[in-house]
Amino acid sequence: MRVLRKGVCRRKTKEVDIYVELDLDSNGYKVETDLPFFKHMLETFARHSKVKLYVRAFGDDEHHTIEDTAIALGSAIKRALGDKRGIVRFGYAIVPMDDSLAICAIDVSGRGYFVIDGEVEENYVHFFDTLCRNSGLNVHLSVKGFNNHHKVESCFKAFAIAFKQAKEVEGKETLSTKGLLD
Ligand SMILES: [Mn+2]
Repeated sequence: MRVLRKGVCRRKTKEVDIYVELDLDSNGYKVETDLPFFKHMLETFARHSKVKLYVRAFGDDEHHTIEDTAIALGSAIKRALGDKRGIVRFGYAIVPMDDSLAICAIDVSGRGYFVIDGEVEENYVHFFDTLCRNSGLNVHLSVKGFNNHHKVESCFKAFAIAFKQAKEVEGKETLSTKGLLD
């Protein structure tokens, strides 16, 4: 029987109330938040990674909402990936958007680590770093360009497309000489 690769995370603090539902093997999205650009980026991630994502994210401050959504989404990704048996593990993407170009490489290693080369808005550097540390993804992003919207959006698209490849199941074996991705 096929393993359900779903993850749910609720994170309620004095600063935020976040709820994330993720299904790695289904499609569609709904994002409820009062931050329009962040909503646009989460929808971009879901659309291009071809996952099913529901996010409800509200908080007292933009930084808190983005940070804690990254914690909740990262936790949901970690849960959904489970023991990572049979996954492709690596993913790569190069995405242009007008003036901007983003390059992303992912290793679903279980060792959360984020590296960025290029300048993007601090909240989004923090988003990806927090997402990596909570999901166990190793993500390298490189971005150039001059329009801030395009730079961040090309990063989300490249991340999504690389993640779409990496999270796919192609066999039964764990792709590691250790026999474990953790
Ligand atoms: Mn846009």
